[in-house]
Amino acid sequence: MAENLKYNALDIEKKWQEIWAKNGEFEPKDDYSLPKKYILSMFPYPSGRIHMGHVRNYSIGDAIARYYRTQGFNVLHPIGFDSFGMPAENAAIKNKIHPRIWTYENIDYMTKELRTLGLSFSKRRELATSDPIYTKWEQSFFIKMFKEGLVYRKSAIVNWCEHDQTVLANEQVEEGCCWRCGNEVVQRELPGYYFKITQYADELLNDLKTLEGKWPSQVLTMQENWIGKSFGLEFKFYLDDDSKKILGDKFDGFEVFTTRPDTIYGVTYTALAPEHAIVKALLDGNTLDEDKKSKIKSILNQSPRERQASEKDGVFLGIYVTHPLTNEKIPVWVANFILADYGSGAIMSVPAHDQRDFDFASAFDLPIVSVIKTEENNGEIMRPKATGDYGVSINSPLINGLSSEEAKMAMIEKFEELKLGKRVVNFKLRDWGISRQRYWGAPIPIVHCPKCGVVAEDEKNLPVALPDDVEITGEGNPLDKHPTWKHTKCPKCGCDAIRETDTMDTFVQSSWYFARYASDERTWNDTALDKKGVDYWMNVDQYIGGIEHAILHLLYARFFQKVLRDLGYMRDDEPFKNLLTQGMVLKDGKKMSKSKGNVVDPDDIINKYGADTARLFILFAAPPQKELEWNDSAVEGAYRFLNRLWDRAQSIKPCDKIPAIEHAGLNKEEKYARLKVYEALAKSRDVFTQSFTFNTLIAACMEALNAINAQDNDEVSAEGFFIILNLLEPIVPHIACELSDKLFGRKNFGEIEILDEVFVKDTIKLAVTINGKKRAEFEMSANSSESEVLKEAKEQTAKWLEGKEIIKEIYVKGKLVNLVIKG
Ligand code: ANZ
Ligand code: ZN
Repeated sequence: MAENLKYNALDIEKKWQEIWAKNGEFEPKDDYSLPKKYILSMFPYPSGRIHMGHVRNYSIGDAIARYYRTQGFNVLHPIGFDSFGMPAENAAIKNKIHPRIWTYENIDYMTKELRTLGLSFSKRRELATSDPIYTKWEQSFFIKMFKEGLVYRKSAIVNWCEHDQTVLANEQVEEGCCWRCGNEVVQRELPGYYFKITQYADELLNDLKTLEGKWPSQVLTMQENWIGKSFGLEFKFYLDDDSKKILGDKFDGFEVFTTRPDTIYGVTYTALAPEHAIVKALLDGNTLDEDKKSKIKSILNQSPRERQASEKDGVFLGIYVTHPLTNEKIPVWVANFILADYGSGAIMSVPAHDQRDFDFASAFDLPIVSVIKTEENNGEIMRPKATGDYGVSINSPLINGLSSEEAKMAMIEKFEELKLGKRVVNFKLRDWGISRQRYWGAPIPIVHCPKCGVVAEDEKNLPVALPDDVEITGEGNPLDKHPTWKHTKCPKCGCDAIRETDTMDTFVQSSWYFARYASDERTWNDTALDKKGVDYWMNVDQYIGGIEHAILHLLYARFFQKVLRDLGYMRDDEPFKNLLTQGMVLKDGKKMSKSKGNVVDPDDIINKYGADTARLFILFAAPPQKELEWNDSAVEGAYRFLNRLWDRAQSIKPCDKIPAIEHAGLNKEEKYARLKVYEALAKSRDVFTQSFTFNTLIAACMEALNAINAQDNDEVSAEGFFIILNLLEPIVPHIACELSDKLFGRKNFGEIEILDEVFVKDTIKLAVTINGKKRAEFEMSANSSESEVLKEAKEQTAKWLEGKEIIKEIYVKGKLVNLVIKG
């Protein structure tokens, strides 16, 4: 190679990006008999620019994809844009630019930025979810789901973001605030469309087990809790005669749900959600005084979050029910901690054993009766903490002495036998509300016909495309205000009808994009999903993305996978076989973000040092699952390492195969260099396929380079370089391709054998014990004779031997010297 050539990252990177693109090196192969790997990093929203979080996400995915290619796999590694959604409309309002133009300009710009990172994405499978063809197939899924009863329309209390002027799904409300803008969410009654995700609740829960060890356990737990399955008894409390008179014949009682039927003898009051129909009836009647009515109304005006944050509060409703087992008269209250949409919106209260019931009873001086004996409470009432523990039933005639589990089952059986109630399973999961009152989304393909009602659009009319000529003001839905767009014909009867003007939640698009990528792009116009391609490529072998999607996207995508499976499009039960959640990129201890003003622009780093330095730094600074603290001097360090690699390569002798080396004939430094090189190689499989601790592999390569530099055997150096360049290629592909092309004609390490001889140590470690006590440890050449070993052992333990007589010397070969002394 030419002497003294300086490392010029930008030229090399441009050159290799062109070569890769020209050769189509990253396109998936048509040969479906090859072993495959589908490596996917979550696709970006086209916000305008790439940020360091993207660089991290894509560097990780790219390293894995490139590794599998070197190992002979057919690799699918696609990219696209999640390009519908609010920010485009907000930009339209602010900058008077059409959402479509804003979106596609951003896509162009970000695609160029991504290209400068040297990511090995398939070009042919690029997509944007706002493309009309994507909308077409999504609407087709919607229609099929509608016909299967997996989509339905209802009017319900929904989460409404005043700032974004739209409805949000439960999953999109984070601690009472909008996931996108952070403003407090309010409740509103609105009609909308719902995906019946609850129909899959059990399967979504059970299949989490198949992901154990493959997804972060934290994500699995979050999903499990979100789905929130619980099993218990539902039964009816009947109103007593006086209360029935108050309520008229509309009500004779109400259902409650309990997971602890074993505590039923401890019930001292019952409580209803303020939204409960009985409460409504009493608010309309005249038995409650104005004070009570206004208190109930003020609770009704609070959001669930406000209620949760307040003290336990409520009022006695002046009515009673009869305890089903004791016939006691039990008062009925309304309470601010009862959720209207869980169970039946009413509970039996057991203050001795439920903390919320206890706090409420304490606030209003209601009786407390203990019905469980545990080691902790010895059967007494505990204050101020209720005991929800399992123990043994007391004060409970039918179940005294039974364990809580036995008592629970016994009570359920008893209630079923008496036809007073039944066993039920309840889920916290709610159906997914997908209606958004915004323009920049996929129109819901429904027509409202005065004769036929809610009718699905005919598939042959798809896509129901967005009109371009809209006025976007931020107030009201632009589709609703458009003068002509919504007027159409009913697909069933042909009469004048009105289009639905809501669009779909953007999370619908991200729920199936991975399957679309798996479809051969040559079929994209003709089918939603190409069965052959999808059956071959799905599911995703390795998915990489942020933990913020632990529930949202990752739950919706799992649901959609199952729906598409049931509609006959796909085979797998789960979309993502393995999941890696990457940590955040921080600067000065805080998340890098525009609002905090601590952003480092990836473009600046790439222009100054090159993409390889950016990638190397990102993968070296921390294991991918951990937070990564930005560090300018570590970026410099990464750059210096690449320079060292480059400079040393200039004196490597080119060759076309790994030189055969006689290991035994090498000197100590040469052997050590080979050891370090092969140690790095031996590590690589686990790093690229399991642990993803790229930092440890990079460190091993750095050590190996140092060891190569500490000897001067040309063959050892060439072999070392061949291996190191292959190991580094997935991480710093440009410099690795450039050097390995010059030196070896770009061969890859799929072909490299891990040689055992290199790991044979030529020293042994020996322990010395004196009268059975370990006193020293030392290393010696493996060829040393017994007398040499004993001599060294005595020197190492001289201070214990001084003035003592050795009566026995035992050498356990290769392991131990035992000296026995007198006195
Ligand atoms: C009596 C009882 C005694 C209860 C006890 C718990 C412990 P999970 O596990 O989350 O399903 N509950 C039922 N419906 C409710 C609603 N709409 N709003 C608020 N709380 C409600 O919780 C089920 C338990 O939460 C039920 O079991 C009920 O209180 C309460 F020692 O009944 B339990
Ligand atoms: Zn009609």
